[in-house]
Amino acid sequence: MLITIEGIDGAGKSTQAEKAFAVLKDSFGRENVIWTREPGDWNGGNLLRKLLLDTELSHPLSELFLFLVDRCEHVFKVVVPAINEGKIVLCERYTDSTLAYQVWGRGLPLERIEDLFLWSQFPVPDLTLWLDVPLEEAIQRINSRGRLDRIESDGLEFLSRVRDGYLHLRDRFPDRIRRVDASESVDEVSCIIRQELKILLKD
Ligand code: T5A
Repeated sequence: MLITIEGIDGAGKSTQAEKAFAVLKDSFGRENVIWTREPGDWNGGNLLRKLLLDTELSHPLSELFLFLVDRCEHVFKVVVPAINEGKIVLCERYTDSTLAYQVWGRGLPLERIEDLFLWSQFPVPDLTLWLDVPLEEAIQRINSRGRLDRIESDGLEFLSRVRDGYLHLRDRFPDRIRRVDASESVDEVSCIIRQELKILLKD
C-alpha cells in the first residue's frame, strides 16, 4: 500500500504526515508502517536534496533528471522493499510533484515525463492526499518559517502554475487523488485525512 501526500510548498504536508503516521501506527503497528519523503530520504539522498534545493541549476532538465535520480534510488531502496514486505508506505511528495512542478511549473512535456515514470516502473500510489491551500496562505506559512529554498523562491506565479497542475491531476485521476482543504486548522485537516485513510484501509 502506497499513500502519498502532495501539495504546494507550505501546504502542511509534513505536519499532516506526522499525524497520519501516528494514526497508521496505532491501527497497524509501528513495524508495519513507514513514513518517508522526497527528495532525499534514502541512504545518501541528503547530498541530492541539498543539490536540488540549494544550488542554482541553469536548465529545467537538470532539475528533472536530479529528481528522477533521487526517485529511482528512493523507490528501489526504500519504497518497493517496504511494499514487498507488506508495509504501508506514507510518502511526502512523489510522482505528482514532478508533474505539478516540472510540467506545469517549468513547462516540460507531460507525455515524456509520464513515459519515464512508466519505463522506471515507479509504483502508482493507492491514494494521494492533495493538501490544497490558497497561495497567499502557503506563502505566509513559508515566510513565517524563515529562509526560502531555491524552489520556494520562484514566487507566487510559479506556485500558482503548480497548483493548477495539481488541479488538473486531480481531475484526471479522481479515484486516486483526494483534495483536502488544507486551509483549515491543523486538527480539522487531520480529521479529514483520518476519514480518507479509514475509507481506503477498510477495503
Ligand atoms: N519538488 C519535489 C519538485 O519540484 N519536483 C519533485 O519531483 C519533488 C519530489 C521539496 C521541493 O522540491 C520540489 C517541491 C519543493 O519545492 P520540501 O522542503 O521537501 O521541498 O517540500 P516543501 O513543500 O517545501 O515542504 P514544506 O516544509 O515547505 O511544506 P509542508 O511540508 O507542506 O508544510 P509544513 O507542514 O512544514 O508546514 C509549513 C508551516 O505551516 C504551518 C506549520 O506549522 C509550518 O510552520 N502549518 C499550518 N499553519 C496553520 N494551519 C495549518 N493547517 C497548518 N499546517 C501547517
